[in-house]
Amino acid sequence: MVTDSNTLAAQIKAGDRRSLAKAITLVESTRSDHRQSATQLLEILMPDTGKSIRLGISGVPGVGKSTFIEAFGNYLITQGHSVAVLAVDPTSAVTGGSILGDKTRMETLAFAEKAFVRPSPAGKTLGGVTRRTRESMLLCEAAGFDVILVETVGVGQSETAVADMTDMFLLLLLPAGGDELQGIKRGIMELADLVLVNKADGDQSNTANKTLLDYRSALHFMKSRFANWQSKVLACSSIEGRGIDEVWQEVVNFRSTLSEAGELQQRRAQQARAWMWAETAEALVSDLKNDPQVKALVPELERAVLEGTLPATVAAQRLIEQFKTNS
Ligand SMILES: Nc1nc2c(ncn2[C@@H]2O[C@H](COP(=O)(O)OP(=O)(O)OP(=O)(O)O)[C@@H](O)[C@H]2O)c(=O)[nH]1
Ligand SMILES: [Mg+2]
Repeated sequence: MVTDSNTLAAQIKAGDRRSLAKAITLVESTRSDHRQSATQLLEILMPDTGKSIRLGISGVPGVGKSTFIEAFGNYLITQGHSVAVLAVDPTSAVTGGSILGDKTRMETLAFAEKAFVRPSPAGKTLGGVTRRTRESMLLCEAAGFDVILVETVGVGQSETAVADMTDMFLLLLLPAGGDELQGIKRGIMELADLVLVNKADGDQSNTANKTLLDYRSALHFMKSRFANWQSKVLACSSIEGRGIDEVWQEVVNFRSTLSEAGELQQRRAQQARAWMWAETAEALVSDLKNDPQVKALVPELERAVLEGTLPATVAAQRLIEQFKTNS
């Protein structure tokens, strides 16, 4: 399956979807020859990346993320944009499955010519899943997609991971009481650049409106992530397609305001630097774990740590010492 990287890069730049899918499979692979081709490819394509707006989308299960993405994505296509949908799913790291695997709520989008929907890569660690999604994002940009949506379910640390790889973080809420009721932590609220009260339709219209006002006043007292952007709250109905165009208007507004202020570029630069270090740490640990002599030490050290006869720090030190003597 390994095509010459230059050829594959050219096909991706020409917008060939099959080549894009193939390249994503390559970046998702853990085989070392695949990793090598993947990094080669990313290096070639680097000048063609970065031109999209990257949006993170989060919210508790059932809030309507998939339905929203379907409505929003289709709206964007009518506006002449092309949309790539990726996912970071921490549960897939455990089960190997994927929430986005069922593309059922993205029926039209999944088959649209101007859209590309890719489920979350399976992986053992959130770090691994995050890395592959970041790389896939770059590939999608090189293929010409100008809006990238990264979905994550509202559990665990995945929101932070997604907020750290995107320009703007959208949090979907249900029309209901306070954040405690919705199980939303303050830290997650603080990540949100735009809060959307979804399902603002039918019986729930009034509650949605009340939720909107509640969160508007709550956000007023919260610190924004950007000096030039005050987080906003809007209501929408993904099923009826109402409020979707206002969401896009806010995204456009966000991008132009922060680009002019230089904050967006600054944020991306910081993300890239943090990514470099995360990558370094991940690669080092992986090399260490694969070292035969380190491997031989592991069972004994783990047992001692589990039994409480050896401090974890001492065990870690021994593993590192062993690794250093070998390399
Ligand atoms: N009334 C109403 N129902 C909605 C709306 N958006 C989504 N729903 C319904 O809410 C349910 C959950 O929607 P999904 O889009 O699957 O939610 P999700 O956040 O992707 O859920 P997970 O993938 O499980 O995390 C479905 O039955 C949708 O039809 C909306 O705007 N209004
Ligand atoms: Mg979903």
